[in-house]
Amino acid sequence: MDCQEKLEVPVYTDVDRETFLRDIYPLTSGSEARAPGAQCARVDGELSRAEGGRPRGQSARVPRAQDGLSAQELCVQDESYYLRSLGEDVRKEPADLRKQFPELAEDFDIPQFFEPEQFFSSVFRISSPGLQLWTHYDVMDNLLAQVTGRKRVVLYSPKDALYLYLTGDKSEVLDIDTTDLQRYPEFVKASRYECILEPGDLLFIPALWFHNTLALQFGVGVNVFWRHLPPESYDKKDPYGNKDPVAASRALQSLERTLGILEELPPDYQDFYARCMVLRIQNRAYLRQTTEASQGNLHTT
Ligand SMILES: O=C(O)CCC(=O)C(=O)O
Repeated sequence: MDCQEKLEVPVYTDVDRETFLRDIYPLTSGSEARAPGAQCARVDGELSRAEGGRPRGQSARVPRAQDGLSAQELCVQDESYYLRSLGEDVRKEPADLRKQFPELAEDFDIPQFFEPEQFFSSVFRISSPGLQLWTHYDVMDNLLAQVTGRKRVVLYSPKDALYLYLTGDKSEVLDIDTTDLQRYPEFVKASRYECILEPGDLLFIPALWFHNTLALQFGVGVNVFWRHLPPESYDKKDPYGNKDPVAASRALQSLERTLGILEELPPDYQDFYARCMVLRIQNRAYLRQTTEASQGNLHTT
């Protein structure tokens, strides 16, 4: 996507908890200075062990992964694989590496950047080369650890949500590299953060930041989600950590009702009052955009 502004993901090395909280993580909730960050981290793991692990209670299985095949043999041409681990009760329980893959969990050193009670889930992921995950956001902070293989990650600021043609938590723009701009003309206005994760890298994906992943090689990774809002803000029936906070869902439902009421008016009145409402929403609810950072465009290195 040549027309989009391109931004580097800031890279940090030897990050400890203090550095993470001071330099990478916003110190206050709702801070305008959020940006994703990649860093080298203490991530350990080998593909052979990942394949040999005995998943308990997995509903997403890769059958050939259990036959001791190599990564190359596992990935037959024209077939794509994606494993995303789930909890024991897939509808209620978030994934936890320590419960579903206890042997692998011993090898994986989860960085203690957050308080233990903020922990939500740790998700084991395997992807075949070329596998691309559509652009979406999650509602929790997320550390994505690349254990083996290389992965490209493209990120967009929540402030660019208007340009991403959203349906729920996903962008309708599936091809983010050679996008059909006749169909999605606003997409060029989104600023594109891009980085390549190498084995051992850890990417901090703040809540609400859009991300799109492309496995450049067969890859194994783990990501860990943390809650940073008060616990009651989150939907209790959300094992994936991607349901909107309770108040956001209520606001969206109420907007649907409001739009239904507007339909009682003739089209030109609907248009006028919809514009007035947009203005009121902007004035009341947008963060003030006083600095470049507030637009989500950080150039920190
Ligand atoms: O690593 C991937 O393939 C997807 C990661 C992802 O979507 C996430 O961490 O939320």
